[in-house]
Amino acid sequence: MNSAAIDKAYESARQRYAELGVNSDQALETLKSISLSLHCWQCDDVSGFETPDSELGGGGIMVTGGYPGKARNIDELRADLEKAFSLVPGKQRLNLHAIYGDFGGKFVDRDAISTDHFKSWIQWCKARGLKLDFNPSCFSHPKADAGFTLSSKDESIRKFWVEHVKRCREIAAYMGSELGSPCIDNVWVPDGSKDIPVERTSHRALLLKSLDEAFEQEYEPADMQDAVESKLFGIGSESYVVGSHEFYLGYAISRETILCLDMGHFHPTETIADKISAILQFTDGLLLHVSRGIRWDSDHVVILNDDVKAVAEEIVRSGKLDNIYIATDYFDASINRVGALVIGARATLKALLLALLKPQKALEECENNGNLFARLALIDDTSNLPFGAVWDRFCIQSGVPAGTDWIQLIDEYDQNVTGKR
Ligand code: RNT
Ligand code: ZN
Repeated sequence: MNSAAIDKAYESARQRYAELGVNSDQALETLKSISLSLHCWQCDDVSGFETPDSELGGGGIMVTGGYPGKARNIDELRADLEKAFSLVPGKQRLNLHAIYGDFGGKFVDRDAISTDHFKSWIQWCKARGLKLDFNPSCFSHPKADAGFTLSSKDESIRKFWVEHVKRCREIAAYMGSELGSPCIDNVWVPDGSKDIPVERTSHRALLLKSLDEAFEQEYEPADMQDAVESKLFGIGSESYVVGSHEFYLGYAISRETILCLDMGHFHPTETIADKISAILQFTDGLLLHVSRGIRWDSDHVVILNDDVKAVAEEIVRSGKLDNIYIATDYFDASINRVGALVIGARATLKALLLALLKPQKALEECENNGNLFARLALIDDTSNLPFGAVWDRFCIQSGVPAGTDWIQLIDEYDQNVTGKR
């Protein structure tokens, strides 16, 4: 896209927004200060590098599609991530799972992973000015096959996963201290059952006990912070999920951890937007997994839909941008995977920009004056504002293609790199 044309369009957009009391320069500055944590697992279908043929197995999550070009090793994944980061404006973070360690061709079990296995990632991130977030991987493992990990009634299995989570926290703290930014370590476990359990309490008591054991070691908040992620149901855990929303809400408030809300982990008609202002009354931190639920799948590629817009508006309106961590989380193997990652990341940033450009003061005035007609009219009319011109400006300022120019670059990458795998 022609940059003089973008400048011109931006100047006129700036005036339009100013008429409604919105400072678009300020919105861009704020947007630049927000970092999304981009998930590494979109590029290889949540396979990881434990063995050459590692694959996502069970755990209530599933990737569908057979598009060619999945990243098969650490070098391919890094190349894909590099490509993705080059097409996402702003300064983003990288979110790794424990199964993505640099294991050097040796099998290292989950209770034996250490900071050594993540040193090359830290180097890679340092060289690119990226910060890291982390996740224990409590799935795709024989000790997860029975459906319960941290809440297993088999003590040796439960202990195994507690050890894994402990090691992940140590790794997260190391990442955070090396990179000078708190690493958010998010615990999600698939534990649950396909059919109706006759006793729900024991597993929840065990999950509570395991988390308390795993979180016993304290780390500097400047290095790492714990988050816990709930879910309503998964594939194979339709009737019961141990780590439900109520469970983790109670856990996060009582143990002062961050609560993670995944947009795809609630009833299909329930959105997380309304939960943000409620939960922030009681917790200091929220982690949001930006995803798109479609029927029973919680992990479609994010696009700029009403749900994402509403969540972004609530993030911005909360005034707590520093306490809300935003991470992408979806997996689609039916289209170019790198392109999929970029679509979702750009969509999330667009939603945040749209939210930052809302004439919030004018809207609140209508609401406080009881002029609800004007409030609704203003909400609807703001859809016409030249948001695209501000977005293009953001892309150009970040040195990233504006408009639709990036689509061609993914197609080229598909032809020259992923398509040749
Ligand atoms: C699963 C959760 C979880 C995972 C990743 C791989 O339903 O959303 O966040 O997607 O940890
Ligand atoms: Zn998630």
